[in-house]
Amino acid sequence: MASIGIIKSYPQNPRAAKAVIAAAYNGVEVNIQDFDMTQLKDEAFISKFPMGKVPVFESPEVDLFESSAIGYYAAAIKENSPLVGANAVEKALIMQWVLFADNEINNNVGQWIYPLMGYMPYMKPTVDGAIEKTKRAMAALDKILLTKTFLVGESVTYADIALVTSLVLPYKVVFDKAFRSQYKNVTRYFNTLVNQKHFKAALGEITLCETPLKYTPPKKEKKEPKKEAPKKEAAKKEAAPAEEAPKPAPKPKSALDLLPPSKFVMDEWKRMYSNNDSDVAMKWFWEHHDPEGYSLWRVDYKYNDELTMTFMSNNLIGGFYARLERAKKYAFASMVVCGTNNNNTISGYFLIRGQEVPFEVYDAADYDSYSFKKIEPSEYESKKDEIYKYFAWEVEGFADGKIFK
Ligand SMILES: N[C@@H](CCC(=O)N[C@@H](CS)C(=O)NCC(=O)O)C(=O)O
Repeated sequence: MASIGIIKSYPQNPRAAKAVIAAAYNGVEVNIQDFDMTQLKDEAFISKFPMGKVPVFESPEVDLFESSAIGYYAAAIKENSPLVGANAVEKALIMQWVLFADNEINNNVGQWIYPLMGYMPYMKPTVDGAIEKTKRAMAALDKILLTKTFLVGESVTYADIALVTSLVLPYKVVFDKAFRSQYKNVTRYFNTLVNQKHFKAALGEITLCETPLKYTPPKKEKKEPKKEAPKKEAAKKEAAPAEEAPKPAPKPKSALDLLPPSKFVMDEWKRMYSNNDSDVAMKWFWEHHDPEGYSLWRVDYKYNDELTMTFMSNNLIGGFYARLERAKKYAFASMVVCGTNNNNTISGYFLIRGQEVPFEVYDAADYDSYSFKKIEPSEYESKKDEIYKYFAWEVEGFADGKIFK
């Protein structure tokens, strides 16, 4: 089959599948080249694709970014391709669905799912809003699909390709049985399309979601309000105007502030680390380290075998750090991703005030996904080299990393 160009992307990206499916319908081929996501910001890539995102498309005729445009190119490449509509009405309808898929489905399911996956910070109102917007789009789609097999005309068009690929991720991870039962027409449509030969070849076998991905809230959010609230309080609440924001709770004082003073000053270390070469910084570190006032912890992600793209693993570290805001004064960490896409690990070292993992750290939502093993002072000598490598990002197989400071 003739190739029309190459797409650079990580494997199994439904956005890239748009072009692969469209090309297959037109009897041509797009080659997918596995892209190392750590190179997104490399000069060579950015100079050609300044957004620094994948998928991108390269061919002698045109270079493209935005997956819907890449897919459209593959759909339109054959003269009179039925994929792009036979007249102005069909072409406009197809455009309508491509925009719907990107704006109403992709954007909203992204805002719903990415925070649950740790790629974006979790903010409940944003996620709840995205769920509602997704439901609104699904309800509209369900009405329209009541009487239709395909979105435009009587056969597959680029509208179906754009829409179905935008639904792949949510059908896999959040649209569980209960959700699907509310949108039976969309589910029937989705199941029909993903089982078409060219869709299946590009998307693989799709397993519909059984247990939806959920956010694990930090312990503090789980706490129930005291049941026996005095009547006066309840009455006050009723009288208050609906929009009145609850008064912020007074800042809790950390138990760590009550520890005996230490000669090791965390802020000084962080400055030292940021402004000096590793050799200088680490020399300073061991000269000033106070094993009574601070402890060192080897930290490993518990679910390394579930990690996929290295950039996503690094986002997980970012998500963990984002929930450690209250530990800033008391902790420093270097966590790294080692390995390659679909074969990587997250590990690192934490330096923490005191001798235990404090509330400020164990209260973070993702804490349970990591094992914390204390390095006893008697082990320092044998671990010095490893700690150096972690702090200096010289660990074997290093792919990416993040510093908590
Ligand atoms: N609207 C774009 C979105 C592309 C996009 O967000 N790509 C993600 C991977 S699926 C990416 O490259 N993210 C890296 C980053 O945001 O730095 C498209 O459909 O092509």
